[in-house]
Amino acid sequence: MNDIMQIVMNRDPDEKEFHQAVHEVAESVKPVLEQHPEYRQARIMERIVEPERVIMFRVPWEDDQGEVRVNRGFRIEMNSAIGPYKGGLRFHPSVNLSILKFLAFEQVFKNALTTLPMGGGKGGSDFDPKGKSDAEVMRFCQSFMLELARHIGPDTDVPAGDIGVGAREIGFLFGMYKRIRNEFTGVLTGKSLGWGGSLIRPEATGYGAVYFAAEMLSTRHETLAGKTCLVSGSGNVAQYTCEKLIELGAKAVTLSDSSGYIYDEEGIDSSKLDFVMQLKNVRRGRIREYAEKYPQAIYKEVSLADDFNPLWDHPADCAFPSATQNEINGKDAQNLVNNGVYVISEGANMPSTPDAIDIFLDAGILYGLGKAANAGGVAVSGLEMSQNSQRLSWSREEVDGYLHRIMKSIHSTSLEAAERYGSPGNYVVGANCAGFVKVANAMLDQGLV
Ligand code: NDP
Ligand code: 2IT
Repeated sequence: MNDIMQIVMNRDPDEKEFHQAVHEVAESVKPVLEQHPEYRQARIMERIVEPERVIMFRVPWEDDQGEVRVNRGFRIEMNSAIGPYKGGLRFHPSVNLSILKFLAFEQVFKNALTTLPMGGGKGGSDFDPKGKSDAEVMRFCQSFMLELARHIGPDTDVPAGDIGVGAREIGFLFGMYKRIRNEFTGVLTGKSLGWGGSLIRPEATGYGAVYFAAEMLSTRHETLAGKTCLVSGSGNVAQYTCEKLIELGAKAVTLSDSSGYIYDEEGIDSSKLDFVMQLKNVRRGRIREYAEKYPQAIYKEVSLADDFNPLWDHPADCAFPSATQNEINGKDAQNLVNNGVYVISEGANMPSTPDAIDIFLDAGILYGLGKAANAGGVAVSGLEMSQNSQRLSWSREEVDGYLHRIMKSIHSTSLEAAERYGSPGNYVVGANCAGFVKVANAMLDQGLV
């Protein structure tokens, strides 16, 4: 284990998010490696931390003033042992190799947990869609795809959305791919419904995170009805987390963006959520406007650089971090536990720092890590791929039924693996071990490739 961290840190000393993600998995899978000398002999760990391929490219585009702009594009093809590379694209100014490698690494194990045949990948750009016109976003997406198209394909690598990449961006990217290749295939998921998208894909990550929370609660013979919930973010994942919470009779009281957060003690009901969806998806405004529209809510400015985030310092039962990595630090975790929160279901990828995770595990609360809890999004992406291959579309009920069953199966698989590898009730150990074993076995079967 120390050896693997040494290798990873010596090779890429500056990739701290990637180190964080590898460290968590390496710690979790120690008992697997002890029981399986064949994995050690085949150097599975050493191979699994090295991407199969990393693609980096220049993305030149012209803004509305006719100025030339240059961004950097990436695709990390991490592991294809159990299927074509699969994972989202993130457009955000913070994007760099470390962040995308951590996301691609997590994706490998997450995808394995879904039971669907998908390898792991991730990509994106340091392009910031905020404040750009639709025409600028289109020109950027077209230039990005002009290069990416050489590397992807429906049986090779199938990107989707993530932060900053939603239905609009997927549309522009798909249009350009189709034009370059002269083929209409399922090369991207998260497509709109009228041209190959799947029902429930927009909802899937948020709904899935809520289904996962419900499964965790069921181990204590409880349900979400009547529970007060803290939700961060106000994008795709946060919105559909709120929608499902409302449907199940829970009360979401917070939402945020990168400028600040709102706290609405009365709860965010469906008409308030409609307002948020309009605000964020159509007007592309800021969450501050929620408190202007609903004056009983409070708005507070927050920065990720602050000591702690006051969003996590309200009395509640459950928390659904749905914004970004490392948004819950040790102090936030302590605040959550002190406020009575005993269910954490991570819609975001790696939102809790290692300190925070230790606090949750020590407190014995129900802690559902992102790899397990937010796998519903990529799971329904996998179902979108199946529908595209069949050239059929399934009903809302069918897809939601699959999603619900997949989230239940991820929950039970994680619990069983946690038990088998000596940490009963620990979803971190369980999910990492179960995902790892599936990928490791496929790698053993396929030889040294
Ligand atoms: P969106 O772009 O739709 O929304 C992101 C939200 O998070 C926005 O409210 C954004 O605020 C906020 N946010 C982003 N970066 C930061 C930051 N550095 N500090 C504070 N707030 C920030 O993205 P998604 O909802 O799709 O993604 C949210 C999380 O869920 C990510 O971690 C993503 O990797 C993960 N995820 C997404 C899946 C999907 O299917 N979309 C699947 C599985 C996981 P602002 O508008 O100010 O930027
Ligand atoms: O982190 C994730 O799982 C996603 N952004 C979704 C990936 C996908 O291919 O749907």
